[in-house]
Amino acid sequence: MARSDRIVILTGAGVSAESGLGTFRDEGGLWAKFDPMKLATPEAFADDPETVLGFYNARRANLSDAKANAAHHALAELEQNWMMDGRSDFLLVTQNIDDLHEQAGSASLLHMHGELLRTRCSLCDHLFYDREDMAIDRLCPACTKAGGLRPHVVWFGEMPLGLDQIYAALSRCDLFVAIGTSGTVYPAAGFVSEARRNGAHTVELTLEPGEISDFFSERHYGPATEVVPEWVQGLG
Ligand code: BV8
Repeated sequence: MARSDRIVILTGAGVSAESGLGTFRDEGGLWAKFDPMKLATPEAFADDPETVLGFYNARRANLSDAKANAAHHALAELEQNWMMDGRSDFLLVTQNIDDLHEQAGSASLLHMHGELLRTRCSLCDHLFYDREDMAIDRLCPACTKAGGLRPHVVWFGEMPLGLDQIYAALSRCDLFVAIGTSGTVYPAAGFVSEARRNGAHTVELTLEPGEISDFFSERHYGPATEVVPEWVQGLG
């Protein structure tokens, strides 16, 4: 295969599974325990903000001792080498709301479903890094009003972030790699067909085949901490 020059990588919950953060649809996953339509939608937040904030506060607290794993580090190293080799485009799109890619040193990173460690005020749109518990009576540090604070996370039915940048990168890339995602959530699950349509080589690195596996020309299965570093090593 010719040397790739423009890469888009999409990660999902599977890349953080071995850092102890639950996935969504695996055995015992988050959506196996909680109903996403009761916790991860704007309607759920409007109906019962305390329960929704409690759910995200618990996940935020759980993040504090999570560490980036070998897969996150391999992707950060790939990015550094990619730019050093004079290749032109590198974009890492994550569906994850954890900060493990940042911990590993990834820089060209886009959180299309938002970030658990940022809080947004729905009254004044102030966005800030926050490790504290959110509560309906907590005052926004900017507009000093209560009742507007929510996690800066994209819920079902809400517009994912950075789509223009993502689709522009997909239209140009010659290599698309999906890592640790079940391919159930759109529009992320449709990125592989977009990349294929533009002639990119497509690679899936995940634990086991998922809903979109047939779209990939190259597939390697196994735990991300093994499969991702191996694949990065083997990249010409
Ligand atoms: C949108 C943040 C319009 C929250 C998430 C009805 C009503 C409303 C919308 C819809 C509807 N029907 C369909 C839709 C569209 C909807 C959707 O796709 N629903 C699905 C359920 C059918 N999408 C949306 O609503 C999106 N917005 O459509 O707006 C629009 C559309 C296009 C253009 C413009 C506007 C917004 C979706 C975002 C929702 N927010 N997260 C939170 O985290 O609490 S989504 C949620 O699922 C997760 O955050 C995650 O990001 C996402 C995908 O899950 P995965 O990452 O793939 O995780 P999963 O557990 O599923 O899979 C883990 C994988 O890892 C598995 O394959 C497993 O085998 C593998 N694995 C496990 N262990 C390992 C491993 N791999 C490697 N190593 C291991 N050790």
